Amino acid sequence: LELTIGIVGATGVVGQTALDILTDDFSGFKVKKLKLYASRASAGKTISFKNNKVTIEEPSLSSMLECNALLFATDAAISSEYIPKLAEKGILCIDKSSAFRAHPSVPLVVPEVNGNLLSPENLSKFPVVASPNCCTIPLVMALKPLQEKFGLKRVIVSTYQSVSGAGKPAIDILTDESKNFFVNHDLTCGKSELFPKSIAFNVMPYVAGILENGDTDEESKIIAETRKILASPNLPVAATSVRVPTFVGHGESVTLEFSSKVTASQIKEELSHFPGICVIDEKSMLNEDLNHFGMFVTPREAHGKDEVFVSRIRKTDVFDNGISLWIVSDNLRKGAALNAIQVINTCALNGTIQSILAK
Ligand code: 11C
Repeated sequence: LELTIGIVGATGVVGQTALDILTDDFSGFKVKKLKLYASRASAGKTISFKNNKVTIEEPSLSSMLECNALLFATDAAISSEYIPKLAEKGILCIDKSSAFRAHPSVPLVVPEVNGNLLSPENLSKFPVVASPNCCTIPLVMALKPLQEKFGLKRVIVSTYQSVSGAGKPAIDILTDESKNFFVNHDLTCGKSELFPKSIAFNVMPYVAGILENGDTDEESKIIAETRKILASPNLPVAATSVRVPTFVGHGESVTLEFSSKVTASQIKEELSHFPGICVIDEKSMLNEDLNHFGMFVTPREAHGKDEVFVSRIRKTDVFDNGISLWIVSDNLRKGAALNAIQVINTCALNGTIQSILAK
């Protein structure tokens, strides 16, 4: 299937990652034409894609209508402005923003977990798919097979989120603050809109704004999205989101309670068979020759990789059937761009795009 694909937010970190991923071949579709959209400041510039130069355009409905599928990697305001109009014309939109995630008739999809929702029946009326938050995606990848096998009763998660989750300006802030420390021995800068305190050589229990109930926006997204994707509206989930001074790769420390008895090796076994998960869990560095990661995987090692890595799987006695583990993945790839492109690929493989286009 040959498709004209549009990327809205092409110059941002997720848009750039999407471009990189699209240079690889996918089993369900080929990029016949690429259309790139970004703000006025970038419009008119060109980006190379597979030996062609693509000119960046400012978003406009008339141009977007030439696409078969669009990936929105911008903020919720842009998605809310364009997606309903495009969907009405039968154009598949994959939204990386949070604009449609809670919408009852918009599927929130991680293809390995609930790709069955990407059906012509679900998408022919309103062909919009929301891609979850970059912490939710790896979390539900690990939870899904365990929920099915052992019954999930409770989830407690603390995140260790890299600055790239907040975009290129946040990468620049961490770089500048770090330089300022090494060059001027000054750690007083910081306090931007993105980071209320200095992020270099620091950790911050704050990702996005604080809500009335005391959770941050990020924490409330992780909770609500996990429940929606796992189809468990009452699942008890506690989340603490923490920004750490890493550039790419979000880590998550997770403690789970199950309905049935479990051992760490059963968890390891279930996870290692789930598509997209890679279990790296050795007790000692002496086993380093078994894999190039050694005992566990860190955000820097996950950078540029497609897998969700799970390490440090162990029993905990805080619950009767309790397990703790560590998850890490590239927040720009599986946490964002790759997941969205996998949605398009699934819709091509199962005939959903063909059926939408035929209308
Ligand atoms: C961060 N996770 O690391 C956020 C960014 O809901 O898609 C992504 C916000 C979202 O800053």
